[in-house]
Amino acid sequence: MSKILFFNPKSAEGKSRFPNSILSIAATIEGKYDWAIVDGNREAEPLQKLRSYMETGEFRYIGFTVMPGPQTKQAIPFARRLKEEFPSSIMIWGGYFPGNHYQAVLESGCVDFVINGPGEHAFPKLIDALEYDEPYELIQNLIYKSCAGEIIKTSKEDLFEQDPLPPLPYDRLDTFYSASKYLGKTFLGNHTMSYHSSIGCPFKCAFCAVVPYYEARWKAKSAKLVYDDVKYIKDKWGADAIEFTDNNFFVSEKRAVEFAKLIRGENMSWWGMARIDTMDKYSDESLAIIREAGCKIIFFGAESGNNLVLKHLDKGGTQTGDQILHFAGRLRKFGIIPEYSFILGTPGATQKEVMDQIDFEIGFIKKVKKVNPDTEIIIYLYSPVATEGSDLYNQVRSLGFEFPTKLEDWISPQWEGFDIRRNPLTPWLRPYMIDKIRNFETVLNGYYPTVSDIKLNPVKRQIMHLSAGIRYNTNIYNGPYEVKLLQKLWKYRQPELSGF
Ligand code: B12
Ligand code: SF4
Repeated sequence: MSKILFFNPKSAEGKSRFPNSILSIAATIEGKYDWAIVDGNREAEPLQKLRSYMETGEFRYIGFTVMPGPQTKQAIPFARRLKEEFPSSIMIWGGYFPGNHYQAVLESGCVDFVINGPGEHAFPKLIDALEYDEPYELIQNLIYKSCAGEIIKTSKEDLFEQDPLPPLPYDRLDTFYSASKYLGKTFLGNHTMSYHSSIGCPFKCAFCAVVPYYEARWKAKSAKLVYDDVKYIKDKWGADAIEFTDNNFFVSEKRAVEFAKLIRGENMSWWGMARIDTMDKYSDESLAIIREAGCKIIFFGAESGNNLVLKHLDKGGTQTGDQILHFAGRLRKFGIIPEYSFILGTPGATQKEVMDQIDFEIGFIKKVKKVNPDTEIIIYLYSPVATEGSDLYNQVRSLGFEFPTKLEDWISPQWEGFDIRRNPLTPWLRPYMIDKIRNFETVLNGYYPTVSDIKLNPVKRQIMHLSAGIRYNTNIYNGPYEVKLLQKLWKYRQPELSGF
């Protein structure tokens, strides 16, 4: 029986996390097909390693997971090389990048199949079909090119229950790469594990890549199963903190509180992502239990303080500017740090409108800081991450925006900047506007250095705070070279660049 080779392209500098996307797929073929994994975060020469597996002649299938941005840098050239050197191999890609940009991926000629959405059912079925030479056309969540060169997208499968899925093969991973080295040092703890406890999100924000992928659906593992998994990793490899990578960990108050009660005695710190309007409905009692159980900081997409912009972004739910401010104050009482992300540079009819909105958001962010100075602020530039063919994509196209059509173009410096939301390439956003946002961000990060930078000691923090004080308090943000110099000198960490 042919073997399967998985590749997790390098996704972060320094710190590597459990390759959860690959593990959840490998779990579904464990015991049936033999597999190996190459992790770009753990290899000096990952292409060489992939090649060495392929040269054994035992591997017919190659599975890559690809997020936009840094992972494309290895994924695209490596897929090209492997396909050239091993033309009879079958290359299968999954993850947000191929799901949302399948045309460029399949037209490249080096990828045979895209798994469009959760792969736990589609992948083992596809391998069985290919292995036994059976039809695969009816397998859901697939995108491929027909013999006639037409791109075929099969129907999307309903989200499946998460508890019955097979457990992630952590012990097997440990035979390739020591599992304890996936537990990195963060502001949460010395051995932080990452865990994905639910998939999708019930909301439909217009700018979010999760929406076309999961179509506003959400399914979660039960609190008990999450706790058991965490406990296993804690007991076996010494995890002392958890980063929940779910899009929306706190959808269900009942589940969050149940989990908090279970983890309470384990002395672990944790972090997760949530919506402000959802969590503002939590009772005081629930918030207190969650904090007591070790939840130190929660990431929220605040997006904008302007209700009209929230509406344009289709933020959904009941979130308003007033609620964003009020909730920052509410969390302060419980000692939970809110991490608010904002989207600046949204479209406007005139340059003045775009600029006025930027100034409004800057003023709003300062109000949030007044209500709760501990609030962490992440500033993103509005990047239309719309799927090819969606309404938003058509709308931004009409304003002059185009995605690359060739796979290799995605790794050009300009699209790399787009992917990490630093350079949105949107025609309405002028360089002077980007400068204003960046300069404000520099001053803000100087005045309020992030808690997630564990290298920054209290003295350095104080020096940075003082260096940015006059600018912050007088609203003069141009050319903050002195603050930049300190940030460069002390290698200041920006969560907006590293994902989180
Ligand atoms: C963890 C994470 C990271 C980690 C690295 C993850 C890794 N792969 O090593 C870090 C923190 C490094 C990171 C960085 C970034 N990330 Co990130 N990340 C995530 C996050 C939170 C979880 C991913 C995950 O582990 N999911 C768990 C697994 C089980 O789910 P999954 O990946 O979807 O996999 C399923 C399917 O997609 C499919 N599948 C996936 N891969 C494969 C492979 C095969 C072979 C098959 C068959 C199937 C398959 O099957 C899986 C099981 O169902 C997601 C959001 C989310 N909640 O999913 C964002 C997300 C993927 N990241 C995103 C982005 C944009 C980034 C950045 C590029 C930018 C930024 N500023 O955040 C940065 C890069 C910064 C930098 N300079 O390095 C976006 C992508 C948006 C888009 N346009 O598509 C997401 C969706 C967040 C968001 N809501 O905007 N990220
Ligand atoms: S609530 Fe968050 S994860 Fe859900 S659709 Fe909106 S931005 Fe995406």
